[in-house]
Amino acid sequence: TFQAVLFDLDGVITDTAEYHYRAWKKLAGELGIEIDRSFNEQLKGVSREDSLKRILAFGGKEGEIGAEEFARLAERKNDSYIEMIAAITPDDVFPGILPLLEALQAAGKKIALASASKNGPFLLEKMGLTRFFGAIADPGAVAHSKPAPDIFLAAAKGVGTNIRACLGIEDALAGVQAIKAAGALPVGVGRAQDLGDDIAIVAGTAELTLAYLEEVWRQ
Ligand code: B16
Ligand code: MG
Repeated sequence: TFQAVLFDLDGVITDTAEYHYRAWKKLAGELGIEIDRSFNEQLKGVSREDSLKRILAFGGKEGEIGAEEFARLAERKNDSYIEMIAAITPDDVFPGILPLLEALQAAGKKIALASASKNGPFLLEKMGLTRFFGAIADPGAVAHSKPAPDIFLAAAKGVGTNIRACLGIEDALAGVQAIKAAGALPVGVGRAQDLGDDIAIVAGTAELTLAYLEEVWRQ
């Protein structure tokens, strides 16, 4: 059976994927670039800097923005994102996640965070979930962001588990690709049209039970 579960955060543990979207949409709008939810699928799981690059390229503005302004824009997005997540509490944890963490812990499975977000530790604290996590991989310390495998490899290493004995849970295509590249087994949260029809997918986190994960592992 599997020995560890590597969790994505935004869009898997809580609805911060929505806040990332709103914060990017606001910033893009201020630059005269309109983004919608379908474009946003390309931003999910992607680092702050790479997300901004994609938005500027989408708006045909990548040539107009110098390094300093780029850094300012990324910071401005993060400021509005931090304002949005300030009010997050344990009540905002997605359905099924707390019982899943408790069941995994009781079963002796290792639990690690493999989020691209630099706000991950802050969010886990706000949701009261830090105590479940044996490791929080540092997205600032990995060479390549999702879809590269680095953050999932770092998370598995953090809990001392062979990556091939790990499940990874993701809501983003870039994240699913990262899990596959790392050599762990992916479980998607969302829709096959966004994440691919070759992996186990649940429509919502309430379906993520220990029994379900064991079944996915056996198949
Ligand atoms: P930050 P995940 C990712 O988190 C988000 O999906 C993505 O939208 C965001 O740009 C990225 O974190 C960086 O986040 O700006 O807070 O450092 O899905 O990997 O948990
Ligand atoms: Mg995510």
